Amino acid sequence: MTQRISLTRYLIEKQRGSRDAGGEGTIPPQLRLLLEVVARACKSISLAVTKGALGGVLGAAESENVQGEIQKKLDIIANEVLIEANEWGGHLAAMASEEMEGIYLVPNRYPQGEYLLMFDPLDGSSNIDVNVSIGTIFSVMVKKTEGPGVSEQDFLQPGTQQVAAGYCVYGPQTTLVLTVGEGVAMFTLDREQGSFVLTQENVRIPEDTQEFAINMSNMRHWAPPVTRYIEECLAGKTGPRGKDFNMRWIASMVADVHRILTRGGVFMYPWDQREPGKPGKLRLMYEANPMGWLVEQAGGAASTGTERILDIQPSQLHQRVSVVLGSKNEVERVARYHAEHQK
Ligand code: P6P
Repeated sequence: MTQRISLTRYLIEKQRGSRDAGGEGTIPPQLRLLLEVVARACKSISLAVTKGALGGVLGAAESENVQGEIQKKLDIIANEVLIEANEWGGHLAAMASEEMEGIYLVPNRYPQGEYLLMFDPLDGSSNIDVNVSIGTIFSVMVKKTEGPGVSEQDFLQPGTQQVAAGYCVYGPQTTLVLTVGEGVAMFTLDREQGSFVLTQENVRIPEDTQEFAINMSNMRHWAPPVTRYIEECLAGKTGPRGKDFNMRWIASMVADVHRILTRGGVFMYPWDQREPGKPGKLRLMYEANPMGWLVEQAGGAASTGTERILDIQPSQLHQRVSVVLGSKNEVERVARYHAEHQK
C-alpha cells in the first residue's frame, strides 16, 4: 500500500528543506504553522457546511457585507472560524476578509507575527442553500514594513508577493489545494482520521482545452473580444476553432477552478457593461490573486484580458478585477483578441 502522506508531514518535510534549515525549501516554521491552522479551520468549516439544515446554518443572516451583499449565516460562521483559529498563534500581523470592511489586527493580548492572511471565508455563497460545492480561498503575504503597526497599505502588494495560496472545496470530497511556489498539491480530507491526506502532487493544467466556463446570461453585456472568443467556441467544428467546446458554470469559483486544475478549461468573469465603473465582479486580493497563482503554478495562465493578474499593483483591499484563467493557450488567445480589438 502506498504510504499516506498527511498535510502535516508534507509541510514538515518542506520546512525541513527550507532555506532557514540551509535547504532549498520555502516553508519557514511560522508559515508551516499558519498553513496547518488554516487547514484546521477549513476542517471546522467543512463540518458546519456538511450539517446544512441540520445545523441550522442555512439561509441568510440579517446583515450585509462590505460588498453590499446579503451575508449567509455560513459566511459569518466561516469568517469567525478563520479569525478565531488564527488570531492567537503568533504567526500573523493581521487578517483581511471579504466579509470585513477593514483589516483585522491581532489583539494585543496575543504575539504578533510577520504574515498577512487574506481570505474569502466561504466563496460561492449563492450555492450554499442549494447544496452545490462552495469553498474557502486564502492568500498569504509577508508584512514588509518595519515596526509593530499594521495598516491596509501593508496588504496592497501585487499577487507576485504571495508566499502561499490555496483553497478548500467543500464538495463530495473536502479537498485542500495549496501552493507555496513549488507547484500545486491536493489533499483530501479523511473524515475518519480527521486529517488531510496528499492525493495529488505537481498538478498540471493541459495547455489546450475544449471546455469554457462563463455566465452566458451576461453575453449581451460583454466587451467585443470576449464575445468573439465565446462565439468561436460555440461555432464548434465548423467554425474558426475547428473543434467543439463544452460549457460549465457552477457559479462557485472554487468549484470551477478545481475542475480546471483537475482537467483543464478556461474560466472567465470579464468586465461587462452592466456596471462599467467596476473592472469585474471578482475580488483581486482574496479570489483572483490566490487562484491566479495556483493556476500559474500548475502551468496555466491568469489574465485580466489585458494584463497578468499577479502583476496588478492593488490600490484598495476589496478592489475587483476582470478574470480569465486556466489553460495557457486559451488565456493567451483571449488576451490576443483584446490586443487586436484595442488596435
Ligand atoms: P454569477 C460567487 O458568488 C462568485 O463570487 C464566484 O464564486 C462565482 O464564480 C461568481 O461569483 C458567480 O457569479 O454572476 O454567475 O452568480
